[in-house]
Amino acid sequence: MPARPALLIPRKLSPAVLERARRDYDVILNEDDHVFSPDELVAACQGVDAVLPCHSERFDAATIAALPDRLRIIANHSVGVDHVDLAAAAARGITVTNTPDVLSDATAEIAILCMLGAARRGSEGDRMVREGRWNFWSPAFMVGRQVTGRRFGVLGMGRVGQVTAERARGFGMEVHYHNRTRLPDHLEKGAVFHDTVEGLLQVSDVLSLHCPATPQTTGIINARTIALLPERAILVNTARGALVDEAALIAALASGRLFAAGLDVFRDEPGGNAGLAALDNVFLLPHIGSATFETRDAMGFRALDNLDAFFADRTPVDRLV
Ligand code: 8YV
Repeated sequence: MPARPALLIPRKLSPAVLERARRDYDVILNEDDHVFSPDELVAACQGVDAVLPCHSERFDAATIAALPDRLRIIANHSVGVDHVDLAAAAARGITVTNTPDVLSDATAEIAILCMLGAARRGSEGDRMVREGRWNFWSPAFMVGRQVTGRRFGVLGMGRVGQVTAERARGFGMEVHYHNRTRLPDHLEKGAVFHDTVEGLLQVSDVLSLHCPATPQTTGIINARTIALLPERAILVNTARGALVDEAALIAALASGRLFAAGLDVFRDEPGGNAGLAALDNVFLLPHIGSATFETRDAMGFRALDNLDAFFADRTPVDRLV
């Protein structure tokens, strides 16, 4: 193992994370913080032992095949790893890690913001006041849906799902969930388990997505599954845009079949979806679920912990491959 491994950091991480990285590694930075093209990514990986990417760097099979033999570990600064072809990395003997746990609180906060912003018409109201168009008030004005006491459905009861459920309980919401495996009592905390996605959707006044994007979950929210939700339900997505068929979502929002949606993630990022942006009943954020000062530090430190373990010949705690 090199005494000071060469580490590529393709995006601008927090100052504290960079300081620690520079203390222990020969750091190569992408100074202007642009997203590397696939060719630039492969070129930047030449001559490094490790890379610490975000979800914005795609390590698909072709990119992984073109990586130099010297590169031994992809230590992601993200919990989601759908941007990395894990099978291709495994085939080349490249270790892959992620950063679970440390972003659960921040992401749950954004999920609740999305829920409330959607239910109480946050975007519409904000724009009206900001643009000087607020010239009328009435008890019949800007009436939204109250979430207190409603059923909160969690699709994917992992760490972020569990924290979000806990926050929803604070609003007196009744938590329902679907997960590949049922949680033990101390984690379930009285939430109602549904052994099918369909069963969960039928009772979700608010449905919040917290599962990873995989071939099995891509497009899991589509015209058929939206039709299972209660009338005027609310969809919240802080996980991955790929989970949702956005054309079907637009149709359901435009017709009023869904009351509203609160979305932090989109199929196309950065950018989003112009069709969704054209609707009043959508509360939109630009993928900032984990974007707090505290969590950015914690994610970077966790990724560095994984690198430190790897280069000390220990198994990183968050090793996926
Ligand atoms: C991050 C995320 O903003 O962790 C994830 O999977 O999508 C977000 O928390 C991003 O990946 C930062 O690197």
